Amino acid sequence: MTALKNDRFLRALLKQPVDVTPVWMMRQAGRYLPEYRASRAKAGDFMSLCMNPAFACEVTMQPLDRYPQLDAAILFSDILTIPDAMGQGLYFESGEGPRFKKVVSTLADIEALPIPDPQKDLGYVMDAVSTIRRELNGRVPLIGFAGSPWTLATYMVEGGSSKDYRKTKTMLYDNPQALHLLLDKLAQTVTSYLNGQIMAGAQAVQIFDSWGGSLSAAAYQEFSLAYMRKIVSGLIREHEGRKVPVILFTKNGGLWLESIADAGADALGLDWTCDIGSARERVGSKVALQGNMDPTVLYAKPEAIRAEVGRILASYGKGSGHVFNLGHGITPEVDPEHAGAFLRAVHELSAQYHE
Ligand code: 1CP
Repeated sequence: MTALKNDRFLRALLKQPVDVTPVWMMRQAGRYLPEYRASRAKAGDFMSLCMNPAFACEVTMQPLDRYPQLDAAILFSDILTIPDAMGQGLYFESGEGPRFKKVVSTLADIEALPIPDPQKDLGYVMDAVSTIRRELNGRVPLIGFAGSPWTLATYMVEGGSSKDYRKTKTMLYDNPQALHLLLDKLAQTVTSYLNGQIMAGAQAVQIFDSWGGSLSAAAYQEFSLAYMRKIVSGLIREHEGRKVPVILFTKNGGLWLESIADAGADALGLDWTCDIGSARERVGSKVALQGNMDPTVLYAKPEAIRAEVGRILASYGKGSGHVFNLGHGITPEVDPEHAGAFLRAVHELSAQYHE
């Protein structure tokens, strides 16, 4: 394998010294880019982009080609490939979110769910990872990812996106054994899926617990964090002679950072509701931090974006252990020029915080 030409993202996740703060954006390949919209039109729909390794590679590279400041690539795929491989029948209605042909409602439904084999049932994702690694040729590291068991369970039980997770939470309180069985099957699947991505060439992995923050403090521990801890303990942590850092991102998990920092990962993703400087004090030297600019700041003028980047860098302060990112995904309405201004500001303004 080619040596990495830019490894500051991996170094920052391990709190090793860097020249400037590394940066990438959640959902960096997506609808705000006209080149992405063109590829999606060519592929026909979103799932065809994900399932064809050449298309997945093409759209992964688009933000990197447009923005030389990006310090990491992220596999183009979706967290919902796992429920699809479990037989739920994922589809996207145009202009709407994800939907499933089958929903999971009863213990019997959960008992009948197969545990997918990553090579056989999700081979298209493994192929996308190795294709992207080849195309990157050492430019920047490649991030693999999966959804957390809790977040995946919400889609499987609701049958799609949800505002209040009514069915999943009813199951949590009425039938906790059933939900635990589902979460356990998902944790096993996510572990082997992420290990498959690592073996195929992913150099860091992120677990997206997008909806963990909707739980009570007690339910979060039992139904989300416990399963992420289990996954982390089963992951391959070194490959190709390098550490493979693990990032846990619970959106709206700011109240629980101390316990998330104890789950065994290398880094925590932060949304914009927490102050990154206070978060750093709370987690101490245990983990690195990734985040945390409000993605809506990208609607504002470049000067305002730059000021907000400066404020977050100053709040984190001197030294390594910070990967700059948005607090959640970039939205389709953002002007690509503003994303560029954001990325340039991170590198320009952060040099002063590193020796
Ligand atoms: O083209 C389109 O209209 C599809 C939009 C889209 C895109 C670009 C979807 C459907 N997924 C993706 C790609 C995607 N999804 C990536 C690609 C890599 C990158 O970051 O560039 C990643 C990491 C995801 C992960 C994902 N999918 C999450 C976790 C991250 C997060 O944003 O919280 C979640 C919750 C999903 C489900 C999903 N898939 C797609 C949509 C629109 C959604 C969210 C629906 C909802 O809000 O419930």
